[in-house]
Amino acid sequence: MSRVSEVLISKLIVETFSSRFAECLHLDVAIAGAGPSGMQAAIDLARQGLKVAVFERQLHVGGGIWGGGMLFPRIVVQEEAADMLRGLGIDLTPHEDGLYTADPVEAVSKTTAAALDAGATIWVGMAVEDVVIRENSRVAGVVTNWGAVELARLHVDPLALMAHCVIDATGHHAEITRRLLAKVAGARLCDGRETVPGEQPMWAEAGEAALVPNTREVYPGLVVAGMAANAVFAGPRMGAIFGGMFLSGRRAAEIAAQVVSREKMNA
Ligand code: 48F
Repeated sequence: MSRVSEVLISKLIVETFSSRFAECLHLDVAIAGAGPSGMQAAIDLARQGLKVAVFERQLHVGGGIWGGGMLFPRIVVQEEAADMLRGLGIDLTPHEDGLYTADPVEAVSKTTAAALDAGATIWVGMAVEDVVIRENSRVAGVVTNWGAVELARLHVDPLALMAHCVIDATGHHAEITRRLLAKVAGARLCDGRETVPGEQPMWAEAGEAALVPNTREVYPGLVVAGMAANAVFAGPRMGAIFGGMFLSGRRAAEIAAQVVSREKMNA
């Protein structure tokens, strides 16, 4: 029989939070955003034994999956990503033209469970408000604050965590890449541009096809994934089809693993 004491409850929460957070002060990869692309990247990187943490502003993971299409709770996945989702135990219903449908609740839960089982740490209610920069030429970590502090517009200084690589998986606004360009004087993306054009109007097939090629290291130490990749490289939006997000997350993990090896060699 447990003895329930208020003091012990508080102590356990504060102490275990602090030690888990301290373990994240030096990461291999910090991922901003717990949508499908960020979570798939977390699964693949953690399965390789890399130290990975996901930072999600909202109190829940899953990003844009939950709402399906216009709140109809189904998502569509194409053949190219079907094996990845089946590998996570997500049930797919086949339809014509190589398309499948799936339940968003199952997709979010099983993706999240896989990331946790692989060893990734997931922080909810914690936003990435900025990056740590070195020599004005390399991203070296993330600057975090509580999502609630952001929402309340409180003037509270953040905390920083170091990472060999940061993945911007913040979705349609590509927040981390925009912040970097706004703050680092003279910063240019890998293709020489100084601005993020944002996503283009809907064209589902072209948008899905663009996601993996657009998943790139856009600045030393910063990789873009998912809808953030299409926002950075002016790819179209695509609505409630999600295969490309998982494929982009996988590609981001491949690139991030190379960045981590490079940075460890340079250290
Ligand atoms: O938007 P989101 O699901 O990104 P994604 O992985 O997938 C896009 C699809 O959901 C959908 C689509 C499918 O066709 O177009 O939109 O590219 O998830 C992004 C997550 O990042 C969080 C945000 O709350 C969401 O859960 N986020 C955004 N900015 C920050 C952040 C930030 N600065 N710090 C932490 N989390």
